[in-house]
Amino acid sequence: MILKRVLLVVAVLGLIFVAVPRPAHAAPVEDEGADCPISQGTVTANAKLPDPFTRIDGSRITSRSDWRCRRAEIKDQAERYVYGEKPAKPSSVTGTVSRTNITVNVSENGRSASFSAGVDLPSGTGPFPAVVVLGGFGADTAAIKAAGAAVISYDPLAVGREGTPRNNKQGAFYTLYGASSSTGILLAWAWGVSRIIDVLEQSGGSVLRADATGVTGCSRYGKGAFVTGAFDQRIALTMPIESGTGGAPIFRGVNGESGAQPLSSAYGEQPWLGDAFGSYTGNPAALPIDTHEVIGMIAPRGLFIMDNPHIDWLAARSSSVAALGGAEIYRALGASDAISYWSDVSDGTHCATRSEWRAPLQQSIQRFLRGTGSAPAVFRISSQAAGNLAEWRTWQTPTLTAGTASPPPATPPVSPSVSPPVSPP
Ligand code: MCU
Repeated sequence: MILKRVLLVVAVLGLIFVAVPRPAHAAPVEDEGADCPISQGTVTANAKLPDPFTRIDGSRITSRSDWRCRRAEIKDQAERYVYGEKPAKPSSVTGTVSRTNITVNVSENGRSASFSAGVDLPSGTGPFPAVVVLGGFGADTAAIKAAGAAVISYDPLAVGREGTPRNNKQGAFYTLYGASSSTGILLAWAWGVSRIIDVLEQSGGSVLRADATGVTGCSRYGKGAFVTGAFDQRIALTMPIESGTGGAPIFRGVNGESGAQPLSSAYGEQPWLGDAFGSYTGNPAALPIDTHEVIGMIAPRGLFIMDNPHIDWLAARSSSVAALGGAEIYRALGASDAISYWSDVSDGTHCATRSEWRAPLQQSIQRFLRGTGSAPAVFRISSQAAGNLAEWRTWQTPTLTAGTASPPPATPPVSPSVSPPVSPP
């Protein structure tokens, strides 16, 4: 009798667990800090990585809940100095979601544009979580589907073209915001992914879940995936691959890293970064931020950075410093397990499909998009491209008082295994 009851309870809990998996830390809105006050400080040159925990007014944050508005300051600086502005959701976003395709129609101030993306569902019954794959190469789409997530194939070039001069940018983003917008195409690509998520939200979620989205891409699209995850807090899992300069690597590191793509090259090759960044390519010490803090914009959400140490141009050493610095922010937020880094790979081919990354990729999808299992929580830094965080910082990581790093999800987690307590640093 008692056994029957126990079994019944277990079965019911199991059903709830299956029916309501929630991503670990994703937010219900694109920007949770939209209401935060932002002050403009004076920027003093700093050859070392700026202290992520010190506000623009010079005070240090003390609690995990302070990160919401500290993140908003970093976001503002990232827009102002590095990527250009990301406009909020336009006044009209409509579209459709089918089992093979997503369409997106946007309009603002009398200007309209459209773009679409492919959908490739895994086996089983939905609604499915999804990983947006930027560009058509370098992401292990078979592994993504085998882990139970759909693949959304997104062509970023429809939203922000390459090969255009900075004063005549093209693509859906610039149709709305003007060909002379100073926003670089990485953030235009990111804006496009946010509009896809808007359409997922409006679709009712019968094919794809809107609350379980990941993003990935390799090389220039790794830069795009990195920026996309940083600028939309609805994204539960960000997985940049071999992103190189303009992606994960610290700006302060690449000009001095042997063989790495210099900032001036990344700024000039394509209008990836915002126009304002042009003033800093020779003097990144004058930037008030660096990419460890862009990683902090992703925290405490899922992040898996993949790098290739065999090609110097890809700046894996500077990327490892960003990851180590960013991991300090995850640690302070009590979410150390949500960041992983892996550059210890054998095949030197750029954007190869790598067997080493399959397990941690699938574990990340299980944990952050399906709410099962545990995160890979792994740092495998190749000795060929191992940066040393201690050389790059003067600050120490504070012990922040408890308090959620972001407001709790709309529906409270139903099982501890969906959102396990994270131990403090
Ligand atoms: C790593 O990303 C870029 C790199 O920044 C460029 O200099 C090079 O031309 O192309 C890489 C890429 O996107 O390869 C596909």
